[in-house]
Amino acid sequence: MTDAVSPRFDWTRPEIDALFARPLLDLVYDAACVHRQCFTPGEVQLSTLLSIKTGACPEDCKYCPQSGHYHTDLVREPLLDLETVTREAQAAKALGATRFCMGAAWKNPPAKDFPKVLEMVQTVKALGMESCMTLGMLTAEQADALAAVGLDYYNHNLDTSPEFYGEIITTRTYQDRLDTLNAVRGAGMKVCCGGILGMGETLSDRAGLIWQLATQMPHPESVPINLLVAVPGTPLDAIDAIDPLEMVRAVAVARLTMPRSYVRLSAGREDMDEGIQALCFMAGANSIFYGERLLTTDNPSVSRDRALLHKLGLTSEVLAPA
Ligand code: SAM
Ligand code: DTB
Ligand code: SF4
Repeated sequence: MTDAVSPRFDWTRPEIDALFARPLLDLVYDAACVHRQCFTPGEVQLSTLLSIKTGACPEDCKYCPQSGHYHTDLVREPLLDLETVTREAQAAKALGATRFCMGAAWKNPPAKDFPKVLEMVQTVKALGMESCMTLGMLTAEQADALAAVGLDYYNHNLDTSPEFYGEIITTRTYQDRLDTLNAVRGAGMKVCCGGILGMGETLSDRAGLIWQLATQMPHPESVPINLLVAVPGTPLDAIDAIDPLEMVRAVAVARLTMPRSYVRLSAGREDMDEGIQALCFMAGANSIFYGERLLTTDNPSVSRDRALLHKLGLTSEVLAPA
């Protein structure tokens, strides 16, 4: 690992469009070279998710089973208690996860629940794990309070390009999202910010998303690339699935434009075969969600993921080398 690649923040939109238009294997080759200069090749970071408050969200994100606007089979759940969160974090640590990510279906965290959320962060930190939360929009005061109890990462996705965003979400704006990201940065936390492929966006929208991310200074330290999990009852349920090779392309462009960021192969791995996932790792993905649940939908089992990592000769900070 040499870390010889200096991140750039002045990417132009035509440059990103041009990267997306390159022959896929040339792109993967270059991304793999950059990856190897910036990270220990073959090392994959493992994050485990827990939904700490499920469903009945007032936002109308068309992809999301947790939105109260749609009728899915989801069972709503109020905020989990601290004991449950502690138990789940301990279990994730025992399985080899190094980061514990807690997600709540809120537009923003309600004042009455906020002290409990702060306790959850402290509990996860006490276990020696990295902590991440995704709770919706934050005020600067809330971001400061999360930072003060030691929250490492805040996840808040831009999801897609500014141009396509309005087709997917109408209850908050792109600027609202950028404002929360600024509050997170202002509080000194690391940013986890990415998006979703497969919502009916064009290639140009994917370039628009990466452009937004890659021109942030500093880059988000963690960039989740999700493949839509089409959930019955959501407006995007019947949308045509995209070619999974498009995930490889997006991962490669993320790696090339944000060389020192962790790029996470996120939701949707249940619909990606081992070959596609292997190509994504080759193209610079170096983090996954690990554990049989994402927030409310299925993720590959721990044993399947361990077998895959072993087969590909990949390791994590905790799991023994293959
Ligand atoms: N409510 C908070 C928010 O939206 O910021 C936090 C939780 S939300 C579920 C976190 C992210 O999960 C979303 O921004 C979206 O990118 C991703 N996500 C949600 N549903 C998804 C789905 N069906 N397929 C892929 N990604 C999804
Ligand atoms: C992210 O980008 N993906 C995760 C995490 N950040 C919070 C969430 C994926 C959710 C997939 C649908 C579900 O399980 O509800
Ligand atoms: Fe609510 Fe987040 Fe789902 Fe949007 S993505 S509906 S904000 S839980």
